[in-house]
Amino acid sequence: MSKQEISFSNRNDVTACILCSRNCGLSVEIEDNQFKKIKGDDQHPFSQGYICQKAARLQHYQKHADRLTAPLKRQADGSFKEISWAQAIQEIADQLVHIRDTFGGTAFASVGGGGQGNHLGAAYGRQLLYAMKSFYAYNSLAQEKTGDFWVNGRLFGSQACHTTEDVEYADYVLFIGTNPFQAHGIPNARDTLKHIKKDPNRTMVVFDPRVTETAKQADIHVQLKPGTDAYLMSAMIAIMLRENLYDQQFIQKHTHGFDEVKQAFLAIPIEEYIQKADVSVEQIYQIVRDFAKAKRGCVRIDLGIQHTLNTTLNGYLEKLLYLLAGHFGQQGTNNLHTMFIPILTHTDERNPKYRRTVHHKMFPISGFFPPNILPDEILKAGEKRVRAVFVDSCNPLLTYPDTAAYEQAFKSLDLLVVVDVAMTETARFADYILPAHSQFEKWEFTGFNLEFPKNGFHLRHPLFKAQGNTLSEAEIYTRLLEAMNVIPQQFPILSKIAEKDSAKTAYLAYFGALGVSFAKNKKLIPFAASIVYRTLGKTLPNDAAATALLLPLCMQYAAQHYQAVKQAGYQGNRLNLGVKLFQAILQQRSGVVLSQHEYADVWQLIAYKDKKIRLAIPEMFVELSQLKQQPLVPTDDYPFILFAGERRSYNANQIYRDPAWRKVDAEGRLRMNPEDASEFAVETGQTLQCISEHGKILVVVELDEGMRKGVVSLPHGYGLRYRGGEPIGPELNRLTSTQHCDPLSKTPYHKYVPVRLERLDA
Ligand SMILES: Nc1nc2c(c(=O)[nH]1)N[C@H]1C(S)=C(S)[C@@H](COP(=O)(O)OP(=O)(O)OC[C@H]3O[C@@H](n4cnc5c(=O)[nH]c(N)nc54)[C@H](O)[C@@H]3O)O[C@H]1N2
Ligand SMILES: Nc1nc2c(c(=O)[nH]1)N[C@H]1C(S)=C(S)[C@@H](COP(=O)(O)OP(=O)(O)OC[C@H]3O[C@@H](n4cnc5c(=O)[nH]c(N)nc54)[C@H](O)[C@@H]3O)O[C@H]1N2
Ligand code: SF4
Ligand SMILES: [Mo]
Repeated sequence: MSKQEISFSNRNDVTACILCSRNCGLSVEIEDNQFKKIKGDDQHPFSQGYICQKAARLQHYQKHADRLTAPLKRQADGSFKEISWAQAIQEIADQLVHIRDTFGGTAFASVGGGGQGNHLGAAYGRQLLYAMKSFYAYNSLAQEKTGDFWVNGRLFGSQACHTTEDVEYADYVLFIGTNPFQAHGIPNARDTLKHIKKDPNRTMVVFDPRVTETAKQADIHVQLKPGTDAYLMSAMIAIMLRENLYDQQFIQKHTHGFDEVKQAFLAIPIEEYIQKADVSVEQIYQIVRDFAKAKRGCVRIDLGIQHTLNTTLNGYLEKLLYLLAGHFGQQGTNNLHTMFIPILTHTDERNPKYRRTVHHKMFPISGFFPPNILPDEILKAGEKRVRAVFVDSCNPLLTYPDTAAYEQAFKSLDLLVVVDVAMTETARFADYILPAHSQFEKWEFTGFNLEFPKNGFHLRHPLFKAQGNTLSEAEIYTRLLEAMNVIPQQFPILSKIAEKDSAKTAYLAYFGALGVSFAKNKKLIPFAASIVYRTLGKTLPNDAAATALLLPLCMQYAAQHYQAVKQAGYQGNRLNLGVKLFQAILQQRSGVVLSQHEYADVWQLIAYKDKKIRLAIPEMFVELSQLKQQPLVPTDDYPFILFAGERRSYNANQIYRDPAWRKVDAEGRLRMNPEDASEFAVETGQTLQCISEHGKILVVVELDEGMRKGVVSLPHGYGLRYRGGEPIGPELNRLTSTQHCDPLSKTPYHKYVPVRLERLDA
């Protein structure tokens, strides 16, 4: 193993940005244990030097007044007192065991498990669910992406089949409900958009109710009415079918169910549906023809269709658009990608094995339960209710729908534990707060490795000495499991074998011995992460113990994608290729290419045995047929549609707490059309009340010609109470509701919140 030492002195180093799913490589200057300068890392195999303005401010994440430095326990008077780790772990373990043994697994839920940059801890946190005999994993992905995952399960055979889009190579791109200029989500977004814009042979179409920064770069902007995407996309599919624009060869060779799709969509009243979106019928016909005929077309979507009406149906329609056009499995089209870190699993609700929740009878999708139902599962599920919650890397009291409902639910718990780096709004409700090392003080990575045909991975090493009395999540959860007596304190035989074994023998002796231990005691299998951490992990240089679980993942990946891993340049055989990959991951500080596939390999990634896509999804046909009756128009009481959560240049989820990180938009203003504003006689900078059926907040207005009339927008990522003060910017989820959500996936309609605006003197 390499002896590349970790140093904490002044130096130049590399790491990655932790603010969005792109995780761009960073080249950093460190002085006096601080980020002095941050630029893009040219050596990063994917971002290649690219960054946006947000990354330069990362010192505001690393050090601020809300950083936690010691374990805290709530006192009778509501204040927090510092306690030792030993006391915190033992008391929490005792209470967890008591709750489990008295009320059973349904009494425990985990919330969170990794934001945009930290997924290593989740591998350890997940074990607590097994220890509690619970299956309730609530996660932020289940308030945005699970509708999409559910559709993937039906189309491709597994909810772990995840799609990607080759925007960089496409001739014709549809951006539907996404603003990559600000939100990114595609490789080197601003450069990619610029290249498409400059090239006369490539076309970019943006479907967005607002004239966004991305729309400004587009060849065509379709400024549709909010919440009407399902009408528009189903009309587009109907046009493709009626005009025989679909790819017959592709459909015949690679899919089942086309006839059912045809039958369902030929009934769509095309013009009526396009008019519902309030856009040009002629223009939509032209877009469909050009998209279908393009050599390389692809579709990129995000919250604009996932946080609005018909979420799951939208996910289906968007995928049908590219599948029917045959824009799949080639360069410049949509594709599937490999999964190195198994973030998603397949939990098909038709399989009775996946138990449902007590109150809502909700099923998991890709292993996750939706935040929209948790307050009811705590407050309304009677004896079988959720009584203990562990929150990690998540701030549900600000980010989950209906803050008031969450406050009430979390107050009623028998036990709330928060693992975070900062004193968050959620932490203030906790019984115990466990302080974690920051993402730049420990080994860390993200599982957002979403590329195809070349996929990559970036393991980050610690940059700074840990602050205060903090621990890594690997250590926190392993200590808890030990204190709960679900794993022994020591594994003398395994530890001894680990010390002697090495990469030279591909760790055969170690994994052989681990297999024997598991065969003898099957109950230990779910706790493999902590066992490997405590044994093999100890033998890794530079305190990299927490990364040991990557070794079996590398072995699995290399076995599954043997040719593609070799194609990426690793030398090895069936026995040791995974070990070589693991060594490269530990050594190459700017990240690695994991695998290099051929586009045609995409068919191997489909989970159905015959490698064919199932186009027909009966549940979606039902939703499609119900579209006609859907009420759309805002009511007189709430005449505006609020986008509750726009991505802007100075918001980044809840990762930055210190408001000083922002160069602009300190108040997180409400964007509105000037004509709408004139009705209230307000100008930019003036305050209004924004009122929903659920709550009321004050908002500062900003006039924006790019907003459609009747539509207003507030940014995501504000409302934090820095240093325990008043909320800074809008507390969005005081306005949202747990009920206002997609019927199937239960993901919220945050981009379709009916509101009323009032003058303060009204
Ligand atoms: N700067 C910044 N970047 C981020 C984040 C951040 O907090 N700040 N967060 C990250 C995360 S967690 C996510 S999930 C992504 C989200 O990334 P995006 O989804 O791209 O970002 P949003 O601004 O939430 O929404 C995209 C667009 O949807 C449009 N929209 C609203 N309603 C509708 C509709 O009915 N139909 C259509 N077609 N469009 C509609 C909005 O006008 C908006 O421009 O961003 C990531 N990147
Ligand atoms: N109304 C409305 N609500 C929304 C949205 C919206 O558009 N509108 N967007 C939604 C979306 S798409 C998302 S993804 C969610 C995001 O919301 P959340 O899932 O709550 O996630 P983050 O904002 O990423 O918050 C991450 C937390 O992790 C902590 N943290 C940072 N580093 C570490 C670490 O190393 N270890 C630990 N243990 N903790 C750490 C941070 O301090 C922070 O408290 O918000 C959702 N909520
Ligand atoms: S916020 Fe996203 S796009 Fe910007 S530098 Fe960080 S990872 Fe890259
Ligand atoms: Mo998100």
